[in-house]
Amino acid sequence: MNSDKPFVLDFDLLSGLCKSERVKPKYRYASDMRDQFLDKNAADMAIKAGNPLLYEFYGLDLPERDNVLQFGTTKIYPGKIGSEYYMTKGHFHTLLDTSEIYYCLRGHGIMMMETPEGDVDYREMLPGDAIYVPGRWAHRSINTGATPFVMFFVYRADAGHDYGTIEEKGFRRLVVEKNGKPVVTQNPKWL
Ligand code: S6P
Ligand code: ZN
Repeated sequence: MNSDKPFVLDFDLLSGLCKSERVKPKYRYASDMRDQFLDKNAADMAIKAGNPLLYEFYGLDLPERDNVLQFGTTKIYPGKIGSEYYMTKGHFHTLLDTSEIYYCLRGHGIMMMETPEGDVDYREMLPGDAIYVPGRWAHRSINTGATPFVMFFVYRADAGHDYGTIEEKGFRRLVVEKNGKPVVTQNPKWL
């Protein structure tokens, strides 16, 4: 597509969906996320019981250049694997210094973040909240609500995604349900 001409896209506030063929969907099912959850038995049970779709995200087919901004939406469905809420895989940007902005359109969740040095931060996200995720901070979106959690994102198109570091041990903190409420706990793999 020609990225040098202005264009308008219409993202639905409730579903996060954009009807344009320029927006390419990606889907992650329980089987794609098995090793990200602490409770592997619960993940295996969910996979056997129908392998639910945990989240989908849509971005544009734009050139991965430093002068281009990539944008789109992420939609995380409500649910849990064991006591952990459905969440995105999470990543550092390959160009570690590149930042990202998320704007919550719908639902209720947490943006979990950490740096390679071990600084941790997490922020509750509600409709109307915009979060600035600075460069160097890995980020994961977690749906702690009962409805889809939908966010709009923007980042430098050549930022790239480093999933490997997070895949090894996960984030330093987990978000689990205790007595019906989300609680942030220490990931035992980091103890
Ligand atoms: C990309 C941006 C989002 C995520 C999406 C899915 O930099 O942060 O588009 O890709 O939320 O998360 P993940 O961790 O599976 O890529
Ligand atoms: Zn990102």
